[in-house]
Amino acid sequence: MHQAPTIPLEFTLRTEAEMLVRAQAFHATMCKRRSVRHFSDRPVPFAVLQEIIRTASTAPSGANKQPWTFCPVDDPGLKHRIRLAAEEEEYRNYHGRMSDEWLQDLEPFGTDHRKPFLETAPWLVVVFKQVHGLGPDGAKRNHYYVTESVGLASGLLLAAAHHAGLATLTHTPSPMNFLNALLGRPSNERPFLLIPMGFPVEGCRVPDLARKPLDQVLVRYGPGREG
Ligand code: IYR
Repeated sequence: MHQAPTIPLEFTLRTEAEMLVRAQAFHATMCKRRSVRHFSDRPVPFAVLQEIIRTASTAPSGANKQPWTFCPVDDPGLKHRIRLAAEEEEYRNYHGRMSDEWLQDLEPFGTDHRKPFLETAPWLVVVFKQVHGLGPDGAKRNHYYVTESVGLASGLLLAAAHHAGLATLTHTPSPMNFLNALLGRPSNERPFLLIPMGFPVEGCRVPDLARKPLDQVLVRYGPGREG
C-alpha cells in the first residue's frame, strides 16, 4: 500500500475577532439543543435527513474506515415493531434491571418504560457501529477506534439536525440487539444509538436543567495569558 495522493487543504483563515464571534454564535445555537421526548407527527422530508446524515458521515474515524451505518426509518409498521421491542426491554429495565440509584438519577427526567415517541416522531435514525469491515470477498477487515468514531459521527448528526431545525433524542433502549433483527442488519453491525428526529409537539416542555459552568468542565494547563 502507498500513501494516498494529496490535494490542497481548503481552509479559511479567520481573524481573532471573527473566530470569537463565530464561536459565540455557534455556542448560542448549540446551547438551545435539548433532548426532546414529546414529538409532533409533522413529517420531515427525506432530503433533509439525507443532508444531516451526509454531515454525520464527515466525522473523523480510525484509519478513515467510517465504521458507521445510519438507518433512517419512517415506515409506520417498522416504527411500531421497534416501539414494542424497545418498551419490552425498557419495562424490564425500569422494573428490576436498573439500580435504585439509577432510577433516582432518572427521576428529574420523568422517564419510564413507555416510549410513544418511537411512533410519533416522523423519523427514527438507528445508528449502527461496524465492529469490523467486510471485504468484497466477505473477509473480515479491521476497524479501529470504532466507538470513538461512531460517537463523533453521532455528535455531528445531532448538531446537524439541530442546525437544520429539527429536534432529537438520544435514546438507548437496552439491550438493543433487537434492532439488528428488525432491520435485518449484518452481523458485523451493532446498534449504537436510536435517535428519534422531528419537530417538538406544540407547547413542548423540557426539564429545567443547567449545563455545568465552564470552570467545572475546563481545566487550563500552561502559562497561558490573562483573560
Ligand atoms: N434507556 C432508558 C433509561 C434512561 C437511561 C439514561 I442514563 C437516560 O439519560 C435516560 C433514560 C430510557 O430511555 O428510558
